[in-house]
Amino acid sequence: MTRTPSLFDPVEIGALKLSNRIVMAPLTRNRAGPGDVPSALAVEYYRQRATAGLIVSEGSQISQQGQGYESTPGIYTAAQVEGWKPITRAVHDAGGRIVIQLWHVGRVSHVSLQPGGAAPVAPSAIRAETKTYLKGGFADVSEPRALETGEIAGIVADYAAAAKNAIEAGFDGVEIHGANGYLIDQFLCDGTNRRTDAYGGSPENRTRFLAEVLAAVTDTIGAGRTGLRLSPASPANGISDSNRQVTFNAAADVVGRFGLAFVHVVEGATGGARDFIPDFDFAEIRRRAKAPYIANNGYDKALAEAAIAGGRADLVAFGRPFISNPDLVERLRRGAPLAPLNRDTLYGGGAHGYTDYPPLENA
Ligand code: 8OZ
Repeated sequence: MTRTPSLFDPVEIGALKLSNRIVMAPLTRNRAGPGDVPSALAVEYYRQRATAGLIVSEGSQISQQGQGYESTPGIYTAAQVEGWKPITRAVHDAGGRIVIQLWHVGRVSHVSLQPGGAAPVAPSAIRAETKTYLKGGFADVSEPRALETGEIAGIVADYAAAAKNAIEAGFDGVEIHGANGYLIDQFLCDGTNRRTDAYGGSPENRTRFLAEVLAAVTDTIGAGRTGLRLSPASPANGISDSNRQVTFNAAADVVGRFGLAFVHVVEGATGGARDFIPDFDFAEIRRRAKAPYIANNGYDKALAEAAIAGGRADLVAFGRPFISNPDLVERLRRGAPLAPLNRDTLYGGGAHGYTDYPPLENA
């Protein structure tokens, strides 16, 4: 007889042995140092949260071209790899596991962040209705240019190189950021992909870039250390698609060919309504992806326990609650109250609102 699984039970996903099923979701905090090297403060920030079964790091650009916001960390220079090493060591010493989120923003960027002040790149030259965060505060993103077909292989290679760097930096694996209106999502969705080459048109063609990235990364570090995040029903960063279920079923079919460690799904509008597209069938995505399923978006303890106990999800990721509750796992275990989030300290700044949220026993 098997017991009903709980959030607090260990689990193995791919090559990763996790002490519980609570995942810290990727959270952009814009506190990297010069050269977009993670700061010493980040070591303490991640150490404080290492009781999560798995930490997914903040989105980390795979190249300068892949950066869309001020002071987000990278994983493409030697100095950045060195900067991540004390973080992965601290998390491991505390008994945790950590993967890095590999990020290319595509059109969600600004010329001031791009190599040589160039236009950001995208599947098609369609500007996003969204803002980025720069030194001076929030600003409109820049007009992108459409990638030449011949440039795409270089970006795929950047993902593979970043994955190799991640393992060198001591990460347990990677999460490929395929969500929230960034480059992979821009290829998947027909509102942002008007290409007439092999990367546009049919759902199969629009999944080609994702398939090539998955192939390159899994060939480099193994499918058991590779996960993917998708947001099939989210309008984040102005993304749109004429038939999301068809598009993301096709994407999930691609995922299912690779035997990934996990698929991490933002259910609904990112950080917003879970029922943004009321009839979207996330279970169909899970079936087709054939990978351990991390559910995310607006979960509390009751909803998370129900998802795990009911077999609807294998793990549950919490984002904002992990910012203000470094010991979120212990608080959920005890049913203790959660500390509120200070929204003024989300992006940029120093220790305040970053490493100074106390655990329960000091609160
Ligand atoms: C908030 C601010 C900037 C970036 C995402 C990486 O939505 C992000 C992000 C979130 O996935």
